[in-house]
Amino acid sequence: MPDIAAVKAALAGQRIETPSWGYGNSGTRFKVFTRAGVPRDPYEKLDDAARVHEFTGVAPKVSLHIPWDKVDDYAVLSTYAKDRGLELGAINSNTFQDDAYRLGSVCHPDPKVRRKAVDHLLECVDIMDATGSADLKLWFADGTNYPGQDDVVARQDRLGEALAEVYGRLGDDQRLLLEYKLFEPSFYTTDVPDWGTSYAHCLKLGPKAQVVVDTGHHAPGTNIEFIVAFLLREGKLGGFDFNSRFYADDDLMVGAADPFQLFRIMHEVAKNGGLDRAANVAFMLDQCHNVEAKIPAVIRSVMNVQEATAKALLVDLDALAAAQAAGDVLAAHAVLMDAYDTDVRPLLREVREERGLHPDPVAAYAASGWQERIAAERVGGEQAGWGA
Ligand code: PSV
Ligand code: MN
Ligand code: MN
Repeated sequence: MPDIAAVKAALAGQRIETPSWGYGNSGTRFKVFTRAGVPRDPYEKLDDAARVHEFTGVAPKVSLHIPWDKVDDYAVLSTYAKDRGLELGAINSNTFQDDAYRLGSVCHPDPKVRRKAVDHLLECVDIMDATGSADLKLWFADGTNYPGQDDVVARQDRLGEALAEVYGRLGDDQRLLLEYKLFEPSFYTTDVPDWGTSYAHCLKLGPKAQVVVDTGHHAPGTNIEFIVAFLLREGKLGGFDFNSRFYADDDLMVGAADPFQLFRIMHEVAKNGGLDRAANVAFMLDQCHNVEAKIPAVIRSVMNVQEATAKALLVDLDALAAAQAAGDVLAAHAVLMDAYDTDVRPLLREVREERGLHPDPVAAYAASGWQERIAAERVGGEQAGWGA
């Protein structure tokens, strides 16, 4: 049976990174609903992220998105974060919102557009130097809409060339994390559509390049936990962008659509050493809160990851291995289901209380008065971001 003290220590030591864009207004192409009190600049996003960390105790890192989080002095932003018990996490590039990128960015047929895109990525590494961020997270909207629109192989060559230049600029302690996504905004080909494409590029680049698994970026029915296990085994799992999807890239709260899938993913992570500091797997959220209150939604998401992790840590690995070795299919399956069916909320409440935290982070946030305060104080502007 798992050692409960070790399980608690692992839960207390887990770190979940929240995205700056999750705190701002967002929506779909139909409507962006605005909400009172949302941050007006990156500093206010950090203030909100600090509340999530204050009440959960496991969310000290915040991912930034450039240029959405552009500031004059990133060292000042980094100090602002530190003063609030936070750290700046992954720097996310943006090569999808300029008119120049109509036919792609780093894969664009015109070398001038490719130069512009690569220069932006290099600027992101400069920002990492200033913030102390270790990870450059790349997602490319590049692709084509029609058969014949562009040369698929030439686009891969251009991608490889751009990635190699950016990789060459990384410092010793910096990584390039390459995301893949099945489709959207391109509907015929996408230049990094799946984990295999990302993996092949990362392998060619070297040890500082790893794959990011965004849980919303697969075809329905894809066995994501298999991908996770495979990448971990190869030392190429750089991190997660957690979110839930019912249909496409829905960016809903992680664990909302399919908590069992999240458990299966975390089981592979926990079993294969992915929770160890040395594995350096970044557990990031990549979500937008279109219709729900933002800070409590981020808190809820952090808790959902904690619950899936707790269940994964409760899997009796010795019993599982014995059942597998005996070829006892039903017993092996039962070991997993026993862990999944455990109500881990009391355990997590204990973990929080032992660390001096309120056992219920959502209730603690609601009682803190922060929401009322920002609704009253933050008037006269909104930070741009998704859908804005
Ligand atoms: C677009 O699909 C996306 O959701 C990617 O997952 C990125 O990680 C995120 O936007 C931020 O650029
Ligand atoms: Mn993502
Ligand atoms: Mn996405």
